Amino acid sequence: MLRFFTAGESHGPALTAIVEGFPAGVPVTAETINHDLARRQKGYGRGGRMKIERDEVQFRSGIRFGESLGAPVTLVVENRDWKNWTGKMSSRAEDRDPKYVVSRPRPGHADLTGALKYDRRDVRDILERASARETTMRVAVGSLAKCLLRELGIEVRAWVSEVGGIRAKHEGMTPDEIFAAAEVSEVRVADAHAEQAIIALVDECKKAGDTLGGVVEVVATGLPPGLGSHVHYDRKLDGRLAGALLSLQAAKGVEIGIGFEAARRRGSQVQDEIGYESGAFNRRTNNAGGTEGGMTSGGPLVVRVAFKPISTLMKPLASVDLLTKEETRGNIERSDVMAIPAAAVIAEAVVAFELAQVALEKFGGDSLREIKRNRDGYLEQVRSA
Ligand code: EPS
Repeated sequence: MLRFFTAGESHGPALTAIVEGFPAGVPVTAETINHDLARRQKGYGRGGRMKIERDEVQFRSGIRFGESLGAPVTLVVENRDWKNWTGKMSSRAEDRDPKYVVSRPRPGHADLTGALKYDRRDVRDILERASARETTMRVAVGSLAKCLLRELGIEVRAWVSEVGGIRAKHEGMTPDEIFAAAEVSEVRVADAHAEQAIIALVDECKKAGDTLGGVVEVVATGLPPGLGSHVHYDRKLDGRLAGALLSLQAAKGVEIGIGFEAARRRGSQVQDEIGYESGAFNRRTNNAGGTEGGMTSGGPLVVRVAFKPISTLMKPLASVDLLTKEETRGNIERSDVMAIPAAAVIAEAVVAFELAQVALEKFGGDSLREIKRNRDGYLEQVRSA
């Protein structure tokens, strides 16, 4: 079973992930993972923190001579900003200083509920872990998963489709074209007109002390039919993707294929008709977004994720002081106006991990060679169906 967990505070010394169940013999380099970490750091609308960090992965276990060993893989990314936070983030009781206590919870953040649930009097005890800095490790882990998927001919790519109500027009473009254009866009959209409008909106919101959300789109290609399950509710791919994606900070909605639009149409306008060409079944459309019955259908997987605006506002909303119970305004922390370009890279990583999981469940094996043999046998069986 492929699984991982992450540890680390936003302004602590480092972030760590341990990935277990990753097979042996998969080519893995730090450069590959660092490339994705750098993609996550980019994007118009980020705050001062991204000028401090230059995220780079260190392998502490499980990788040798550029290949995975099948042993747990430990990934570490140091927080460069830590050196500026040693006092505020010290592990020693004697360093506690009342003037550093954060007691004004931000509306929409984990601050208040986390403080009540964990019985903390300092909101920093909550916000350090709730911070989207944690997504650094989701990207590192997803990038590792992509190393395996790449060997199986599966590509996962993402871009921004909407920010603050401004939609990118990608109609008529192939996933390759959208991806190539989005990768060189400051806001990760493949539509120059929308890009300019989004940048102007970010500038306007920054001036107003406000923040923005948006929608990202993830597309995976090269998938065989039958990853996931129609039998077990907890192994249905749609459910797992939605669960994993909604676990991201600020994520509020997930759509697969035409998603909510399907609910507004008649069945004849929704279901993808089946065809048969060159010895293989296909679908004439892809309204389902590449899943049927909780399994990959063999077509491209199309998933969209909606993120609400960042909850740290430079013009804060009404709040109540945790300690005095007096009316106040939410705490002002250094933050971003929007992080949707980064959210695309993060959602891509999350989808990659879930796909690696279902691929391993289907094809099993301790080594890449064994997995490929199992995959080839299965594809042969599907072809001769
Ligand atoms: C974040 C607040 C900002 C962001 C941070 C997420 O950090 P800081 O409080 O240090 O200015 O830059 O994002 C990252 C550090 C990152 O790597 O994405 C928050 O409160 O969630």
